[in-house]
Amino acid sequence: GRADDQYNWEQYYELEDTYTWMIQLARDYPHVVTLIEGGKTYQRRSILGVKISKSLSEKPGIFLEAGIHAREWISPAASTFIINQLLTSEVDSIKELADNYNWYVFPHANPDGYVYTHTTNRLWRKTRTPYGSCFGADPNRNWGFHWNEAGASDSACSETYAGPEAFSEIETYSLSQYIASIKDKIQLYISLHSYSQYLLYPYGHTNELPDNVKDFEQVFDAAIAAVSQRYNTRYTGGNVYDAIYPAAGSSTDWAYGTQDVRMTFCYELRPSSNSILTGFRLPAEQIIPASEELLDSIVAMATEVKAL
Ligand code: ING
Ligand code: ZN
Repeated sequence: GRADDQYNWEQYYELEDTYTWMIQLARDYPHVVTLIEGGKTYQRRSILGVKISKSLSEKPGIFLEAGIHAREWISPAASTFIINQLLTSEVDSIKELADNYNWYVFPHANPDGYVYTHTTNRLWRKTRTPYGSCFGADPNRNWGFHWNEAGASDSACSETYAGPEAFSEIETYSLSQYIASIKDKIQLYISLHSYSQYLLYPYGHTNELPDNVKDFEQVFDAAIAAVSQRYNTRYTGGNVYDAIYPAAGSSTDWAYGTQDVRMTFCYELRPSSNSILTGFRLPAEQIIPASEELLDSIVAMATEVKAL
């Protein structure tokens, strides 16, 4: 962004701009915002997050993971929009979200990949670990739960390369360690991707449904209804395997399947699947509306989860 400008949601930012903004937030809100580290990347960058906690009392946590796929730029942008709203909104429902939950937000789960989309290849998806003559594993096929059993590739040159083993990528390994350290505090895990306007829940490795599928459906229905309220944006979805395609080794399946996080969802944000013209290049003018409707949906989700 332009150096003389305030950080805003009318443009996409480079990694360093967002990290600088997050570091400043921790200074501006010293009793509320804490910097957290989800580990390091292959190229030794930090996976930086913020914990937002308005009081020291025990509260359920919402974990928001964004940017695991490098080219899906709306995902980190929407996550920082939400951070900002939690800290500044005067709207009652958002103030309640900020007051009643501890928030763990990682805008960039794949920093090396994101930097690469700015410097070299806008459509890069994976990490940047070298594997022979190709680079990167798919960080949403690399988690250690039914790893590489479906919808992932053994070829290092593939966009969905599962990696040589589960958690081969330092990014997924170290973020998983962080998550494991707070797992008992997480009530709801949300992963942000784009695009196609889907809301997804486990599993990706099988068409078997999670044992609490009724709860997932109930929360899903409320979230889908809320996302369309503001701008009439239509989302569909369901369990990953049936709603989109087989895909084993995702963060959300791992958090659900191994960490006892009972509610894990993935949003595939704007644009819709038939909008092949923009796809991963969602125009920056849509960052705010896409993020507003997402936050509407998360408000509804939290309300529904609380009532389960
Ligand atoms: N879609 C996700 C992907 O990793 C997904 C879909 C979500 C799969 C959750 C598994 C679990 O392929 C995109 N666009 O990345
Ligand atoms: Zn993705």
